[in-house]
Amino acid sequence: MEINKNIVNNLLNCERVAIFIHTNPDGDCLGSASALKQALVSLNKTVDIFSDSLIPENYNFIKYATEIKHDDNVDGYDLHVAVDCSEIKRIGKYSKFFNKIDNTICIDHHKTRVDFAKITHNEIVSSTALIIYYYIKEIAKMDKDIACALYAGISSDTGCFMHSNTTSLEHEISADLINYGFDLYNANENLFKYTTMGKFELNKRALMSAEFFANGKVGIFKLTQKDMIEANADESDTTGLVNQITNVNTCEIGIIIYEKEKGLFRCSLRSKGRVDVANIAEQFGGGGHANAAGCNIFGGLKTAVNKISSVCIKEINKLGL
Ligand SMILES: [Mn+2]
Repeated sequence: MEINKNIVNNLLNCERVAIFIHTNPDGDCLGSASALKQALVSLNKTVDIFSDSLIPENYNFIKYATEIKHDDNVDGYDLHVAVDCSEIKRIGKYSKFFNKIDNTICIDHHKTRVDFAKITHNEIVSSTALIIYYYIKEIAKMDKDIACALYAGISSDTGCFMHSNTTSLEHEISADLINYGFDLYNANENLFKYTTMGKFELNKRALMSAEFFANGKVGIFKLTQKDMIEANADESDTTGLVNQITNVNTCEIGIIIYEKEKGLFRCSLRSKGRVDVANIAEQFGGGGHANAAGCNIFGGLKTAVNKISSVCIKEINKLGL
């Protein structure tokens, strides 16, 4: 991977850095931000991480995860860095602060994106943490905490090395990281096995709501605000549910549609690899990766299901699947 010398120089020459992660944070943005913070702290920089969302507690094993700031006091930094963000609105309320200084960097791996920083490193690889790994090797000394954070990022975005974006490179880099001696078992337990009662209850409701189209090639989970309230769940509890319907042997596309607010349905799409779901999401103004994408649909639940299923069926037919 070719690293951007301007980014390296900025990271080395800054003094106070604010790192921004996306809303509904995942292992990749948290791992990327934490690793970058630790590397910069080792170079005697002052670094804060900002998030517009609360951090799910299963990520507490990642260094600094419990010290992430949520306030509006974004003053006095000489460098702003956004990680794992395809467009400025992904950082939520911090989008109004990000470009208040000139020195801004974005490091990201999304295919569909709108540049918003002065310098961007965008590379279509499995995770942002993988890109950050190369920068950290260049600017600082790898340690156990950085290694753990980067592992969290790489393993999260590859679905524990099971998604089609996994190559030998993710395994090689992870092997290097594991050699720094962080608690691998604990990391995997927290990343891939942890659940809450709210999520479990939401899961039950998602399974009951399942609907299939195109002879089982498209599967859709539907969750309303009522489901969220009854399950005592929040948006972060929908993470990963979609995989369960995508896993059905007949499915090419798995979707979870949940009512984010009245009349606004958030769709997360997953593909087994033959359909590019970023193309589908883009038709609704969303985007993402070929195998994992998202979009918003406005209206009622029935309308949302009809709209997205018909585009999926069209895609399935076009590919002759
Ligand atoms: Mn990512």
